[in-house]
Amino acid sequence: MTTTLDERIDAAFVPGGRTVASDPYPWPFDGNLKPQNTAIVVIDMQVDFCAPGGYVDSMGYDLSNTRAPIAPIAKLLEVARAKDFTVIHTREGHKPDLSDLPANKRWRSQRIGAGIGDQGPCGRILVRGEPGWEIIPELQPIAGEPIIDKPGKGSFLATDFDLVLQTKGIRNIVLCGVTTDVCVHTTMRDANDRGYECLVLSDCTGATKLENHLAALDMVKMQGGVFGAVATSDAFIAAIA
Ligand code: C5J
Repeated sequence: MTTTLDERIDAAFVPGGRTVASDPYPWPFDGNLKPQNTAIVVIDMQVDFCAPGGYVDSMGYDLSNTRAPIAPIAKLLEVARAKDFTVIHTREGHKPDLSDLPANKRWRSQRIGAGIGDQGPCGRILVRGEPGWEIIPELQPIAGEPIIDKPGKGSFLATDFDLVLQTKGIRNIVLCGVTTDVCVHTTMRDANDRGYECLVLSDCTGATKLENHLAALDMVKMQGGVFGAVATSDAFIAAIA
C-alpha cells in the first residue's frame, strides 16, 4: 500500500508530544522527542580546536570563541546522560601517513602557518593519535559512547556515522561543538538532506569568529527552518527534564 507524504507526516505526529522552545519552530517538527530516537552529537571538541597550542591557536584565532561552549556542553551531557540519551562524539583527523589528506587542505593550512600534518606544540596538527587530536579533558567521552573519526568537515564522509545512527534508531540530532560554520554546519546540512531532524544549540557551539557563529545560526532558521531549528541548551534541558 502506498502512502502520501501528508499521511506520513500525520502518522509521525505524536499527539501531546514533547518539543523544545526553539526558533523558527518548536522542535522536533512532530513532537517525537525521546531518548530512544535522539542523539546529542558533540563535534570536534579537540585540543586542536579548543586549547592552547592546537590548530586554531596556531592560526592565531581567539580561543575564547571555541572554548565558550565547553561549560554549556558539559552541563548538557550530564543531564542527557542521566536521561539515557545517546551521546556521540566526533574527531577530525588524518592518518599518520596523511594518505587521506587532500593536497589542497594541506596547502591552505600551511599557507596560514598551521600546516595539517606538520609538527606543532601539540604534536602533528590534526593527525590521529597525536595530543592535539584528542578530545579535551573537560568533555571526555564515557564508556559506550561512540566516537566517529572523520577525515573531513562532515561526519558522514568516509565514516560509519550513518550506520551508527540507523542501528540505534536515531532520527533527531542535537548538534553541539565546533566550529559552527564549518564542521557543525557540514554535518547538519548532510544530516538534514538525509531526513534527520536537526537542532543546533546556540550556546553549545562556537566558531573561530563570533560573527560567523551568529551568521551560521541564522542560516539554519531561514525558509521556515531550512536545516532545522536553533535553541539554547537551557531550552533543550527544560524540554527533557
Ligand atoms: C575546521 C571544524 N574548522 N571542526 N574544523 O577546520 O570545524
